Amino acid sequence: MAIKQILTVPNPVLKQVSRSVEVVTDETRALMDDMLETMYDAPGIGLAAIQIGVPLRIIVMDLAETDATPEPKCFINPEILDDVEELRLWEEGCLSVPDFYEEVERPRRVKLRYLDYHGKEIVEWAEDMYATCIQHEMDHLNGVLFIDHLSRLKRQRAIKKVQKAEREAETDE
Ligand code: GNR
Ligand code: NI
Repeated sequence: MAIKQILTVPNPVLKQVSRSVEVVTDETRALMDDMLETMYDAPGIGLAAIQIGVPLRIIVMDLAETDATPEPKCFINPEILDDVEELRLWEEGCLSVPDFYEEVERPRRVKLRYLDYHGKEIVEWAEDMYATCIQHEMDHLNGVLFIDHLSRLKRQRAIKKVQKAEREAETDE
């Protein structure tokens, strides 16, 4: 297992469209293990493979309360089969846009199909935080960040904020 570096905006790799996984192997599971370790270390509640520079349609997530037993979940080749009209407004953040938070509206419930850690097909409805998070992560698979749902002004402010923080972290070293 290993903690990987998380790419931040405006790294063009984050705009790549990730490709499907053809077979779920031990190598796929080793990648998901690294993603989970990286996500817990960050810490975050979700992570897409492209955020560590791997352009595959893989997501990890854990929505358990901070002090509760961890509930790691893995999603390979996830698809949204259905959704509802009702929207949920939530203040989102992203490990690739550190220390920037803004509200985004997304469907409150989505029907998912994906392969789990073992390569088993799962079909289920996700709602509330699960729905918000999986849609945020699935956007990453298509090269879309939550700031792409905001106005150009807010998006540019977010990117500038990240760049400034990184410049300042560098001069501190
Ligand atoms: O850690 C994360 N928190 C979060 C909060 C609200 C909506 C989405 C997220 S996902 C984010 C981790 C991340 O960047 N995943 O891609
Ligand atoms: Ni994100």
